[in-house]
Amino acid sequence: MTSNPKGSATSVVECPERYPEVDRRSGLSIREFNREYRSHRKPVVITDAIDDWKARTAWTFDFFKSKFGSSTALVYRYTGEKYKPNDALQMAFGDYVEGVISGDWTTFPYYVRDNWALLVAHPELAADYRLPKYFFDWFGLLPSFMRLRYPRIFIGPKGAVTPLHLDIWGTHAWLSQLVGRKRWILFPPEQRHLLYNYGVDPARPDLDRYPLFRQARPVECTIGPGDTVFVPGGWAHWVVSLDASISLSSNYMGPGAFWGPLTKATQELFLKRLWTAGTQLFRLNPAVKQLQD
Ligand SMILES: O=C(O)CCC(=O)C(=O)O
Ligand SMILES: [Fe+2]
Repeated sequence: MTSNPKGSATSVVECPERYPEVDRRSGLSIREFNREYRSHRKPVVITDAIDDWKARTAWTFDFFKSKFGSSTALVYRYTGEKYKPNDALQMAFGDYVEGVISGDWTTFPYYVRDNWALLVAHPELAADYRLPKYFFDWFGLLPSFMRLRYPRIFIGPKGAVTPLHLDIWGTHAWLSQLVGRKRWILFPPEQRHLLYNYGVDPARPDLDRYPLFRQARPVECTIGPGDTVFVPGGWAHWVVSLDASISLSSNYMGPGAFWGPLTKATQELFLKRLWTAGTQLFRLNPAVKQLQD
């Protein structure tokens, strides 16, 4: 059994182990956040960061169903392993939301995750949220071709799992919970060597195969509607939805997560794209074509 200040008791069986709780804070100034959390790379749950968001009350399952029911969404099917592009399929949004609220992870193992497409297709949604004051994103200072698209929506059924992973490029992340609760288990960067390249399942660790995991000392939090979790760069995490859930999340670059993300953004987005564009141009050049023929 688990209980949470913002939710009712429930009997979710995933991961029976209990770990020390992440701080829950309200009324936190930016200065306090930077001093007590960001500069120590320490996670925190901020309980009042999105009190002014319209999405707090407006974004319900009915809202998404009635507004986007007839469009399709990219949905990830859970196969027991990390999500891969090949696990994704298109589903009518109305059918998806219906599956989420009437089923659970065992009957409906599908997750709308990391979805920026909906926000791009419907820019009016941007009026319903704004960047919480703690998380100014230095990516915003880079040219747009060196940025990934954020924020991203997560909608999933009760029991939906995100396996243990590290976020992209060592970025920091925040995730605000709008509907339902999510339980997070987080591992500090120093415990990386105990996680076997993040192959362990913290809910059911195979200790014969992953004996060092016994020494892992994670922390945990359960977030409910209105809560925002800050995940510092380099912290591995595993997440389960305790209820059917809606969240909005973003990765970002800033102090404590700067050189890593900047180097990766340059390599992945700039140099790779330049290389691809260059080779395409080369292939299209008739003189080169003649040489190849
Ligand atoms: O909310 C979730 O299921 C996982 C979110 C997350 O860790 C991520 O997007 O990187
Ligand atoms: Fe993550």
